[in-house]
This record gives sequence, C-alpha cells and structure tokens, in this order.
Amino acid sequence: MSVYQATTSAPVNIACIKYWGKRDTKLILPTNSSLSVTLDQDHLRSTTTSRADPSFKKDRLWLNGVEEEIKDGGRMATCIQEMKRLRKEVEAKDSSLPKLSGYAVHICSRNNFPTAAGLASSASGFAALVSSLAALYALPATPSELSLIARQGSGSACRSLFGGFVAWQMGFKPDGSDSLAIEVAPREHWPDIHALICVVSDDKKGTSSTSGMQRTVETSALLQHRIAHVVPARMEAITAAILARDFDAFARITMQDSNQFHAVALDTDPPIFYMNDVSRAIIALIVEYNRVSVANGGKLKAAYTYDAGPNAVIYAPKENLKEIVELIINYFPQAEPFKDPFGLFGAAGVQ
Ligand code: 2P0
Repeated sequence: MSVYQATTSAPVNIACIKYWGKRDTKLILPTNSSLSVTLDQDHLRSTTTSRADPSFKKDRLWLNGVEEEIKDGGRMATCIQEMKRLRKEVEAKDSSLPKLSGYAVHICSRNNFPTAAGLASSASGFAALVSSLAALYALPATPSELSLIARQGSGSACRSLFGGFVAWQMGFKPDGSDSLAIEVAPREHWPDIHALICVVSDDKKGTSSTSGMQRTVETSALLQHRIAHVVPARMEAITAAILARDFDAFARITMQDSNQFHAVALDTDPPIFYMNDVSRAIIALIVEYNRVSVANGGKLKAAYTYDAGPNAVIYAPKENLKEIVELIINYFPQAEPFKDPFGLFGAAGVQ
C-alpha cells in the first residue's frame, strides 16, 4: 500500500516595509505592498507533515502536538481546499495519478521557537502548511503561485515562501490573482546583513494583528496618507538599496517604516500600543549608536524594527553584531544571548 506523505519547513520573516491593513478581509488583500527579510536560522522555523489517506474521515490539524479545529470557511480550510483544487487540476491532466484530491489530509505542524515569543508564527506556519501540501500533491507550482494560497492563511505568510529579500506586491485585481510574493534578491546577494532578535517580552500580545489592522483601516487618517503617499516610494527605494547593498539607505528606510507603522497603530481609535519602555530604550540605544558613528564621519551601523509586539529586531552588517550585542548586554544586564548570537541571525533575550 502506498503512503502519501510529505514534510517541509518554512522560516520566519521580518518586514522592513510593514503590511498593516486589508482592502479585502476574506481574500487577505493588503492596502499596501510590503517587503521583508526571511530569517535563515535553523531555530526559527515551522516544520509541517501532511498525509493523505483514503481511510481518513476528515481533514485534521495538530499544532505543536495539540489538535486544532479546522473551521468551515476559515483560513485553514481555505488553504487546504485551494491546494486540493490545484491537485485536482494536475490529476485531470494525468489520469494515471492517484486521486489524492479526494482524500482527507492529516497535518501536523511544529514551531521550533515559542509561539508566544512575538515572532510571526502564522507566517512560517501557513508557508510550511502550503509547501508541505504542494510536496504531498507533487504540484508544479512556483513559490509565487503558492504565495497566492499562503496569503489566504495569513498575509505575511506569502513572504515566507522565499528566502532572502522578498516583496509582497499588493496587486490591484479584485480576485487577488496579482497579490503575491516575489524574490527581490536571494540571501546570497547580501550575506553580510544579519538580524539580531531581542525578546523583550514573550507574553502574548494584547491586540491581534488581524483585528488591530482592521481597526486602523476603519479609523486612522494617517494610514490613508501612508498607503497613498509613503509606501510606494519606500518600496522602490528599499529595493534599490538592497540591490546596491546600501546598508545606510536600507537602515534609514527600515527604521522610518517601523516608526510609521507604530504611529499608525497609535493613530487608531482606540489607540494600539505594541512597544513598551524597553522597546523604546532599545530604539534610543540604536539611535545613539548610529549618531556617534555618523558624527565620526561613518555611516549607520544598525537598524531597529518592531512588529505587532515589543520585541526588537536589529538588522546590521556582520562586523557590527558583536559590538551591538555587547551594548545591549551592557544596558540591559539581564539579557542572555542564546544560541549563536554572533552567527547568522542570533538572538538575545532582553527581559
Ligand atoms: C508585517 N505584521 O508586515 C506586519 C508588520 C505585523 C506588523 O504581517 O491578518 O499576522 O493574518 O493577514 O500576517 C502581521 O499580520 O495578519 C503582520 P493576517 P498577519 O510583517
């Protein structure tokens, strides 16, 4: 008897130009394009196994060992259904293939980082889900084609189907067929840039991204300015900075966009606060670190960015990482660097 099973994994990504706002909440179509760096550390990934079998009665899902309900019409059900539809198209062209599209699937997914650590587990999770079903179904789809489906699980998930520097083009079509991820540059294009994750708090965040961003869409005038007059130029400028390996421009745009995303959250009614005092102290530290460098005739040495939570991600060229970790440990003595803080995408706990 044949066993139809596949296991794949997908990494976390951290946005430099932030996605915040949907123009279509069902299809998950954003109000602006976004751009991220995919973290390539082994310890920040979701790994998913999918299995199809004629004996399975219904689709089932386990997340970190706990079964989760797959709600009818929900995001998970949509992704599974879309992947079965693609498999059906392949089966229609080749009648010798087993009819896996008619079998229920069992899906088992694990994150090798704490789900509540404020890192985007939905991004790596839905990307791993879609890529494991694509492997199970032996689909000829490209990562951009698969990103159309991962996007319907969680917007930021579409960017985790690529490594390196990735843009999610907002698209303009009402059916979402042009709202997909593309590779801006592979990781090898700019291996010198590293990310340091400072876990300020591993509490679960107060306002979920999904509900927070809709409140912003409904109430923030600043968001309208951002999507019409700020993000399009920033997408072009940061793409050029990445292609030119211009860290100074990359850092400036990344910090500006993090600041504006949090300004837009604050401009929401009622306001949303994602950063805390420690987050702001880390910003002050990086601003001062850069100021001293520029005052001495140098360039920007690091860029901070914050998502929908208080944890800092610091992008920096490798040569500055050791100095930055030392600075953080000096100012936040409780910080405990874990794993390989001087290797690719190290992490430090700053409580
Ligand atoms: C981003 N974030 O671009 C931005 C920056 C958070 C701040 O994508 O509703 O979890 O599932 O599409 O993808 C978080 O939003 O929201 C997010 P849904 P998602 O990374």
